[in-house]
Amino acid sequence: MTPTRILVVSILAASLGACASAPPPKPVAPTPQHRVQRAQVNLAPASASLVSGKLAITAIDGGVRIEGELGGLGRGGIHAIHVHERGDCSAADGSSAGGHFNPTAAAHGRAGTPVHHLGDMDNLTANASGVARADLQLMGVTLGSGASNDILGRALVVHAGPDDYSSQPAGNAGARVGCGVIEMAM
Ligand SMILES: [Cu+2]
Ligand SMILES: [Zn+2]
Repeated sequence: MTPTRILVVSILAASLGACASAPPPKPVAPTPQHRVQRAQVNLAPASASLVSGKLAITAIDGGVRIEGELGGLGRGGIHAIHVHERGDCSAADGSSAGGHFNPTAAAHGRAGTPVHHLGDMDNLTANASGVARADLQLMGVTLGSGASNDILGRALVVHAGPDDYSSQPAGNAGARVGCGVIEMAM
């Protein structure tokens, strides 16, 4: 054996010994990852409203971006928008979509503050024609991961009034006037 070879063998032996005496590594829960890059929502009217719209959802680092245009809102109206837990808009009043998406069992609140539902977002403001442009970032959720924070297959709901960001359980935002399922983009 050359001196170099002896050195390598002894380093290997030392590191093997270290491994044997180290405690087994603790299992680390994997961070849920997006498995879908793009989704879409076709908002349909609820509660006899005229609300409609098309929104594009894209996966971003740590959450999703939601962009698009909504029409048929109140002129200059301020409207709550949330992700709700069930992707079911079949009820005329949108109630089939269930409550706010809340896998962490938090209280309702404002996005970006310490306590809020994962589905909570800031209000949209419509212009004088009842059209609102949405460009929102919803953080802490994933698209198609299958994890508890996955919003694919859930519903996006728009309300008649503004979210006050504090009333429980849903910000006192009034009737559900638009509802659409978050689907994979074609
Ligand atoms: Cu809502
Ligand atoms: Zn909420």
